[in-house]
Amino acid sequence: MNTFGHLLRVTTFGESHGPAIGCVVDGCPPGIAIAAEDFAADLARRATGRTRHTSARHEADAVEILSGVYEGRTTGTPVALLVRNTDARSRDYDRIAAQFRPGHADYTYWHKYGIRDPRGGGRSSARETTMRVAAAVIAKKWLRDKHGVTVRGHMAQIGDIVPAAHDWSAVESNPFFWPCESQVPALETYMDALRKSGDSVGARVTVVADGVPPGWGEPVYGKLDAELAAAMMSINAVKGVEVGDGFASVAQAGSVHRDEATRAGFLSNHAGGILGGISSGQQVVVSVAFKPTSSLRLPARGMDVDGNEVEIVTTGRHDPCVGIRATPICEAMLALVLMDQALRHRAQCGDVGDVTPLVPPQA
Ligand code: EPS
Repeated sequence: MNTFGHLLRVTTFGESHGPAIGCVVDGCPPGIAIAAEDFAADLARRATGRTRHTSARHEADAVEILSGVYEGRTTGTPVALLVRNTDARSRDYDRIAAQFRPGHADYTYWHKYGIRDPRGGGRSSARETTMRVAAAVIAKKWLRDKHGVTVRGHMAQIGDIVPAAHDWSAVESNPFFWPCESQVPALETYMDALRKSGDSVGARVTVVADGVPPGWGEPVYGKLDAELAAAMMSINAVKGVEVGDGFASVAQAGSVHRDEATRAGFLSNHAGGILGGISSGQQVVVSVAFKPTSSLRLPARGMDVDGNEVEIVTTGRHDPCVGIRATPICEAMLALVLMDQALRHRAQCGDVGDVTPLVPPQA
């Protein structure tokens, strides 16, 4: 399956070292203003080769709009987007083409399909996430313009380092999407040492949506949190997803976890903005765990396709922490799920309206 969403359906295609990667966004409402330049900022936030802390592969990531946009506006027909691969170095993969990197999808792709494209990991590459981010540029724009909903995110942990403070204004001014500026030099030192050691590390990313009205989400099989979890889990390298307090809820008393409310609004947000699978009107909060990159130059014991035990060494250009580039990817999945749910809400319940305003009207 390479398609997700219900009314807003996104299909991505392409391999890391193929000629191009792309997506088709179907179900886009007509009239959304969109131009090729609109994709540049978010694609650059996600891209490799922009700082020394990510893979050195340098892709231009220029988006070509192939269909669905006329005179700068979506027409309601499928929007097809294409990004050409321009800096693939497939010889890096010759040595491991018949081997399974420990901890990598090489092993499972091979056993599932009996054939795999080893160049750059094929479709199991982080390269695949490019088109999610591109598709979500449209969703972010629609959410903002139509509903005043904004989606943003930050790194919430690298290895065992956690932010000492939280300042949104710091997030976009360092290579880690880190919300505490004073820790950035220490993170640079940490990442430099990690890269030199040849090892990798995991990370946690937190994304939030502000301005989501109450009511988005389907109550049983299409719960907003269920679809967010599935969307985040579909990102390569994700091993965990939490909504609101997530696993910390296990140790909480009900009297603590429940979010009390007054006429002025809720007094806390342990639920992460979702109750019964439906948005509550609070900030939607999702936290995502990324595993450490499995492509390492440190030798490891492994297997080859013929069943021989071999020593595996991965050379080439790899991210020591794939989570460093994951903030825009998680934002993208949040935006795409929210837009899909908003369209579904509009279809069934668009006439329900604001049944109980929490904030009293201004005198
Ligand atoms: C990746 C390995 C590197 C990264 C790539 C993801 O590519 P390569 O081995 O082809 O040099 O640069 O990420 C991207 C190119 C991207 O745009 O995200 C991997 O093994 O997943």
